[in-house]
Amino acid sequence: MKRDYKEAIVYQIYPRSFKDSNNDGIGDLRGIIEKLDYLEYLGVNAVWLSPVYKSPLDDNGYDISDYCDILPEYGTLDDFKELIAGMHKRGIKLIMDLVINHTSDEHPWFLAAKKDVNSPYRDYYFFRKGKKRRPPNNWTSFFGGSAWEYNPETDDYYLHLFSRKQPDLNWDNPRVREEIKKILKFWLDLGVDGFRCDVINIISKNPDLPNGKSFLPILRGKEHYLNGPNIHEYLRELKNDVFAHYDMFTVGEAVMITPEIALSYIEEGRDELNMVFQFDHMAADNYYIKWFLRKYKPKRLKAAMRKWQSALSGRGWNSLYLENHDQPRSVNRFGSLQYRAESAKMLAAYLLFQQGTPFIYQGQEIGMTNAHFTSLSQYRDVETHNIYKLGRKLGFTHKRMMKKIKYMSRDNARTPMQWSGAENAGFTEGDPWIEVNPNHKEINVESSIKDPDSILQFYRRIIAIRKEYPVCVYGSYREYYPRSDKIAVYERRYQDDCLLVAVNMTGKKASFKPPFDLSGFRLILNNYAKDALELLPYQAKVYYGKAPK
Ligand code: TEU
Ligand code: CA
Repeated sequence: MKRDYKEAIVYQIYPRSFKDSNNDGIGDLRGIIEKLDYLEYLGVNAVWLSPVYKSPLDDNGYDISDYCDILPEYGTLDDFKELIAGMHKRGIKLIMDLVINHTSDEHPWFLAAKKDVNSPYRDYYFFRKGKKRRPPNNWTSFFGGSAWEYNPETDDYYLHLFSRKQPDLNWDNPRVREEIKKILKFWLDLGVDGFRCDVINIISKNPDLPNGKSFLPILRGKEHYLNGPNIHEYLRELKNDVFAHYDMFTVGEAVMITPEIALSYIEEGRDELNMVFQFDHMAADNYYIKWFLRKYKPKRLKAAMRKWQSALSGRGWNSLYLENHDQPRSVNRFGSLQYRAESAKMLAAYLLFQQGTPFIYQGQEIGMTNAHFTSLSQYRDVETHNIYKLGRKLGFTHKRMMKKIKYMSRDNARTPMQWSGAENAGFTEGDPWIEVNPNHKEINVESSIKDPDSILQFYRRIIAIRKEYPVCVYGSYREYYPRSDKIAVYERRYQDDCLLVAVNMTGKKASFKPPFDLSGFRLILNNYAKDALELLPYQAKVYYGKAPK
């Protein structure tokens, strides 16, 4: 069934690192306004904007202290209105990041709740008495350590599944749900076209808050909040009372979810959410807990993609991503620095011709790489610092933890966008809040625009093809050679159109035997000048033609 969000091509902006317009070293809304022509040139038709609300920035804005105002460092509501008008003028929709599992501990609701047991905001959160000076249960935080923080003012504890400055909201309280609906309407009435819903599948907790079973201190207690008891009721309430009344779409970040459970949210006809971000393919180089690394294998990435393409086919809609503000750069993980351009282009073709809505993270389109930091003091991310402390407490050496952080820290994706080879990559003329990657001299937008063979131009061609050929959006998905650990080959079919995508996911030549006669097909995309039978290192080829019978 045709729907707007299926034709969206979304560009994620992490505002703090995108473009600084007033040289305080911090990206801002006016900086994004300066770059709207670039987004139009790239060809995207939607933007997912990471949080720009008032926040003490403990988790760079994923800790909100005022949901209906803009962080002054980022600008004003007037700047926001100018931004959204500029986007809409260019046919670009704006999706806001919605962080409603928790607020900041500096939100007025929490400030009132923490100091007075009789506050009307007390049960906006989870305050519970401890047991003999121990937390109320054994749950642990996504960022390491206990999920409870002692509150001396009322001699009890509050729940925070993320940092101690991110207290969880109590969604069982109807007043909380009414507050959230007001916030949604505020932004939708400003013209926002949808929401990316942060960790949306953990907002409903088992009200008894029982102990978790796992003996590992990793997300202990998750069985009591993952896809919790009232989650569907609450999402249906948001949809019926708000979402259904606007032309908008939603993508829910759903941690540790399976396709079957995802369909309980996104199946067409249910539409509690339009699609989800799942994490299976993000485990192609780790043991599902990202700090336990393992050697990347293409067949793991293929298996995760295949699982979701086939499970949702005809029933629900995929989101397609390899990067975001929480993940290291894909060219470091799934590509190659030796074949950086070829492998970045290969990953783009492999990902963006699958069925689903593509999400491109800022810098991915020019093949930006991990940060190359060498000292802990260069990192800004609260998760990185917490995990370092936890790892050292558990006996890991400094060297071992730095190796994990260098590869997996979220700051790898948060170094400033590289606009040019100038100082600070043209991001700012001030002191950047986080160091600029020194390789901006070679990797930047300015040189990519001038180079017809750049990764950027390859992304522009893919985006143009997606817009021109409906088979890219509405086509079925069928994979060939699933067991290969070298090549990935799949076809898309729609009416009598057929697209065949064949990529080499390794740095060595790989043989490729077309699964059907390609003589009537046109080669419409190739990241090499050569079109030999075998696939060159990280080669990507896309053929278009009439579907063979
Ligand atoms: O992330 C949720 C989440 O689970 C992340 O912590 C992610 O799993 C982890 O970093 C490994 O990739 C969302 C936001 O995307 C993240 O930036 C926030 O820190 C977090 O929620 C809390 O709001
Ligand atoms: Ca600024």
